[in-house]
Amino acid sequence: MKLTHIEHLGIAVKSLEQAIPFYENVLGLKCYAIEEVAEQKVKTAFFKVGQTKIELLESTDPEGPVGKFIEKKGEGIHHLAFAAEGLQASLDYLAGQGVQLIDKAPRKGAEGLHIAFLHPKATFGVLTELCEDPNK
Ligand code: CMX
Repeated sequence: MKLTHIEHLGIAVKSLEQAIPFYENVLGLKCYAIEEVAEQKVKTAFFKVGQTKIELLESTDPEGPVGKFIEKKGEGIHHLAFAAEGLQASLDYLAGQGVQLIDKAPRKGAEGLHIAFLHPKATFGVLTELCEDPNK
């Protein structure tokens, strides 16, 4: 299994409209994309710092994963995403290691990436995502 870098950090926010000006006007980052991922019940806003992205996540449904997270824990870091070479092989390897997977096979995420989540109970409390760009 080979992780190459931190692809992005996901941050749960109540409102993109309120959070984006902080990232742009105070931190000086540029929001380069806003995308709704209906399957995940979120609207996302992306920023780049070096080769790492920051993904702000606003829930579109209180029963979605981010809506439930904010209700329980409040706003804050929601997940850590690694770029993985060979996503399906990585998931098969992790399953073989007894790691609890949320996704046994990749699904489509924002920006056309293939993504899969590992359960936070199996990763010391950090919801962990693996991503692969199918065009690379
Ligand atoms: N980080 C750490 N722990 C988390 C968590 C998170 N982001 N989300 C939930 N948990 C914990 C909860 O605190 C809870 O712990 P306790 O049992 O100790 O109270 C436990 O996991 C179960 O949480 P829950 O609120 O009952 O929620 P579910 O079990 O229904 O779902 C999870 C939890 C992680 C399986 C679900 O959120 C999931 O499938 N996440 C993956 C998809 C996702 O997060 N999508 C949004 C981002 C998409 C994108 O980046 O495009």
